[in-house]
Amino acid sequence: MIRLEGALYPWRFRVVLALLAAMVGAIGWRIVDLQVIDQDFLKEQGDARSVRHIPIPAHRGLMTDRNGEPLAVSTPVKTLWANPKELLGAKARLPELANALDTDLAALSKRLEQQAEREFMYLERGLTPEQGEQVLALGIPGVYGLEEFRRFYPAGEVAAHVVGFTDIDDRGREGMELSYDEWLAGVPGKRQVLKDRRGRLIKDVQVVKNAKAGKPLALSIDLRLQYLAHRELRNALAEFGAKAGSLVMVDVKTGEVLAMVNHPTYNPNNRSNLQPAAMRNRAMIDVFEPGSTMKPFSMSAALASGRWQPDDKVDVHPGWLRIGRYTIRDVSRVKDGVLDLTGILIKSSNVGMSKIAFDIGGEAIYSVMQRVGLGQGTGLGFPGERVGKLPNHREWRKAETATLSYGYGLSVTAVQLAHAYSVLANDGQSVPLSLLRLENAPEPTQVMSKDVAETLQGMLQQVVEAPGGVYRAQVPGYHVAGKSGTARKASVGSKGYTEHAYRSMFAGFAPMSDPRIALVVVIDEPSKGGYYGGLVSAPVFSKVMAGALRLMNIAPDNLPPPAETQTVALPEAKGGRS
Ligand code: 59J
Repeated sequence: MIRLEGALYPWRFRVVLALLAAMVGAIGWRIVDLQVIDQDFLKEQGDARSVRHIPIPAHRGLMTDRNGEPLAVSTPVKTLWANPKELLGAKARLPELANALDTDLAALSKRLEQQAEREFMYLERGLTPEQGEQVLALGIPGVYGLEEFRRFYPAGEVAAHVVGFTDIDDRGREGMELSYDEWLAGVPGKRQVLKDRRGRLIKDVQVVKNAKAGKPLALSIDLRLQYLAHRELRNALAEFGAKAGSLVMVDVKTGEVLAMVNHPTYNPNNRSNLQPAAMRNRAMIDVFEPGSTMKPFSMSAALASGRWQPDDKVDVHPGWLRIGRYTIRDVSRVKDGVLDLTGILIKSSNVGMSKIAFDIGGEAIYSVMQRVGLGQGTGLGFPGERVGKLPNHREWRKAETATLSYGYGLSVTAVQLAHAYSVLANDGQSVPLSLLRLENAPEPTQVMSKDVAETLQGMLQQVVEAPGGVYRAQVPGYHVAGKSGTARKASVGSKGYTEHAYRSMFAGFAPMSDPRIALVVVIDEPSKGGYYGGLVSAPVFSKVMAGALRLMNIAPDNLPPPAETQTVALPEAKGGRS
């Protein structure tokens, strides 16, 4: 049958055979052509289409002050990058590019040559979108753009130490930008794209993962108070030729830090020639001997012991006291040589304080200082924060007891000092500090009896208001309380204290009818016009406290009685008693 059919259509069979052979031949030729003769074609086609993943930058959360004023803002920027291989192929256009980028042509060429084998090199990061588009519009081969975000800090040097900053890759490097990096950062997304060999985007295939924006962060600080504190501290530093300074303001009821400033400071928006000294958030990372600002805490231990009353008398004559090889001295002499406890605080008598300390023992004083948070972490979790040192001794010898009682031999940060004073102000209740705005005040812990705290409030009010007191700390319209301190700085390298380097301090709170704000001012090495805490730091306290009380709408508690002509007759209440 087959033979018969084959015999019937022999030409047909041959045609099919010939056709098949031709087709096989054509395919064979094509294979030889592509693989051997023109092998570059396939390579090119393969390279030309490749799937890539490019990151979608996540928007970093907005950082604000307690009232929503922006402190750190992420703005979209254009980053320009080059494909060196490609760009070097268009060398003639390099001068044009260098000019547009405002860079040195030689330097640009050198960088390109060094990276000649690479496919990616940054040209310029963080340009404004307009600047970026202008360069891209030149259409120079091998020059591409990339969307990124960059942090901008509207409050600049005023809030720099608290806010901190991010690096070029938008990661937190300092301050709250660092401590809350994860919260603020969000998670970058992923986009699948088809790019050609030159890295040019051919097709946006799909978004593999959406970018997750970072969360906003509201700090506890009030930018208005921060500005005020910044200005007053800066002015005082200039007036007294001081090296550095810190100021910390705390809401005593909630523990929120309302202001924290340091000098010197820096502009976080332009960190090109940054001095390390300017970057220090001294209020948290520098420790110092608090000197006489500790006397209220020693006094609190005396009152709590039940052995001392505010009007008990102490003989401070003749203004010094020898303990073995160590002499305790008073700077201000007292006329008849006798002071009550309030007088010891007003005159800031080291001798008087020491005599009380010998009676109650170092342990009692240590215990009060420890309970108000000295030598303890604040829990703020700020990068580089120091804890200081509150020494404990199994046996408290006289020298150690005296030294601690008037504020030496221990070290604290300005933030710890502000917290300690907030406990005095808050009737002995300790509230943990917070650099974040709080919705609800945390549960307080009673660490000092209410009675003792209130007695001390009255004594410290006398320190400011009594004749011979630190009148420069007074605030018109309000009753305030506080304590000055002037401490010789411990000398670096050798044992002992320097003769001509001082730290001037003032710590206090207001208003006395119901204390709301604690404020600490520390000024480092004033060099002209005086150096006493009561002279250098108290006026800063006064001005900043005055502004804060007003801005926070806290009612005055020390207004002069209204003049006759200003009184307005109130309408008589109906049915009321006359
Ligand atoms: C002082 C100290 C150093 C450390 C002394 C200040 C001691 C001490 C060893 C001499 C200036 C000065 C442990 S003074 O703060 O007493 O604030 O308005 O630095 O006493 O024993 O030429 N403060 N300051 N003492 N050391 N060691 C007074 C006082 C204080 C004032 C003024 C005048 C010192 C009233 C300080 C202020 O209360």
